Amino acid sequence: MKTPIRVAVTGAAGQIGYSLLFRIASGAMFGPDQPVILQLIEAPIEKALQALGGVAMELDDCAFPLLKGIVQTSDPAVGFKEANWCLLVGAKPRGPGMERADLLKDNGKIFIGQGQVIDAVAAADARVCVVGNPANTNCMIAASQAKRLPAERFTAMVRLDQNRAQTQLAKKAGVNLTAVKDIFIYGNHSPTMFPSFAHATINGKPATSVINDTAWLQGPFCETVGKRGAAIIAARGLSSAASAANALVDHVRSLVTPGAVHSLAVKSEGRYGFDANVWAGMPVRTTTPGSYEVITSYQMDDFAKSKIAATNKELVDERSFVADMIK
Ligand code: NAX
Repeated sequence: MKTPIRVAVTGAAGQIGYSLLFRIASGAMFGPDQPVILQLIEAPIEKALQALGGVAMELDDCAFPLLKGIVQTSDPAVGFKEANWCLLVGAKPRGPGMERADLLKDNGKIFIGQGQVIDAVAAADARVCVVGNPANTNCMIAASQAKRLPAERFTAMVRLDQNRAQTQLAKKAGVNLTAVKDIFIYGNHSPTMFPSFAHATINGKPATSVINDTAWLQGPFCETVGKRGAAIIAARGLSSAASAANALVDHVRSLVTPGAVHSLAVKSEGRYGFDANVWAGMPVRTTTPGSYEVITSYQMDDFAKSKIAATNKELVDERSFVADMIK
């Protein structure tokens, strides 16, 4: 039996948490032979902590053989202690009449604190994945607090957008989902994101030749993927939760699987025309479990360059709103 790994999850009593924790405990994220200890962190709010107690009871009631312990806390120093994986799902939602700048600042404060504590108390091999929105900028803020953990350990999730794009291409082409490969998300997890269809393949052929409808690819396809979150809120009255949790399972599973190619939001370092100091979605290949290299070989056409410029501008603007929070 392998040694259990410690997985810290913030926002554990929230919607995404309720779909996510059971998948982690069942082995879907780290594999069927990897025991886990869940370190569940909630906001210091009585109702949230009470709900967390209920979620922990349900985890117990699943009798998952791989689940070796559950920590429940509102203290990040306890929750992130010796964590190998820190999944930052909790965030403050946008309230009525709230400006985007205020949302960025309010969440920024949470991610400053969490970044500092993770850097101080998490395991030496800790990896951090940010889901709470605005995910890219929150990730940048958390990473900026770290002195011990390198910036490449901090990634934000754009996998839900990748999964959405893959499904839309498969449906349009009338093929099985698994026939669609190499569809990657560039930029921000927001409607400005760019699902780069020009490099995707369907049954090994360029997606652009199989679908052969540039107007659809540049228009409705990009729009459907970019606005899918809003469409789900309109239909369900609540934001995506099960699909977001599933995407985080995929994000981490790909990140621990050498050879996997997938989209992560990472420190750009100036690649693909992104500002060097923003966290932007781009294609990566996992090298060793938890580590990756950015795939830099894709050439961008004028349409792709204009889409990347727009999502980069949004990331740079977000960065300027929180400039005083970045170390
Ligand atoms: P919920 O509001 O259901 O749950 C959030 C939970 O976080 C709450 O239980 C709250 O008490 C907790 N929380 C707030 N501040 C905290 C803190 N400082 N420490 C610990 N816990 C804290 O939201 P949910 O639907 O679960 O969504 C969570 C986040 O994911 C939101 O920011 C949401 O916008 C974001 N999303 C990101 C996606 C992505 O692809 N990157 C997609 C799905 C989702 O919209």
